[in-house]
Amino acid sequence: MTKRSIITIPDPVLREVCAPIATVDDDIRALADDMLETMYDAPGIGLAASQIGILKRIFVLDVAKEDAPKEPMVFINPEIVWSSEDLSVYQEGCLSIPDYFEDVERPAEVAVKFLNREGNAQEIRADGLLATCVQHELDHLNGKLFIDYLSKLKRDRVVKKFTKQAKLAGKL
Ligand code: GNR
Ligand code: NI
Repeated sequence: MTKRSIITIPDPVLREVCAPIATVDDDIRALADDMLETMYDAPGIGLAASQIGILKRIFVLDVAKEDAPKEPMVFINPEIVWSSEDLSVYQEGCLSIPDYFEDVERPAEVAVKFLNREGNAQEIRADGLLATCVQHELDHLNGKLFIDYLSKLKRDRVVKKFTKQAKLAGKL
């Protein structure tokens, strides 16, 4: 397993749409393991492949409580097949936008269809933090970030701050 580095805004890679995975093979399982290691190390509760510069439709997450046993989950080619009318608000953060948190409103419950790490089709119903996290990660695979749900004023402000930082670090 290898820890990968996490890409931050305003890197345009984060705006790319990821491509479906044709076959779930050992390379994909190794990628999932690297993503889990990177996520736990960060630490975060989710990570999408585009956040480490891989433009494939896969994300990992673990929303287990800190004192509980780990519950790593791998979602390949995920699709939301149902969303509740009910909405809920969570304060979201993103490893690609470090130390920035804002409330985001999303469907409270979703049903998500995906391939698991064995390549078998699976469908789960998610609510609470898991529902929010699944939607946040699926957005990443479509080049969308949680700041896209905020006012233009807030979004522009945070993008500007990270752009300035990247320039100072010689990354732009
Ligand atoms: O670690 C993370 N925490 C989090 C909190 C609330 C809503 C979504 C998330 S996902 C985030 C990790 C991340 O950036 N995944 O893409
Ligand atoms: Ni994120």
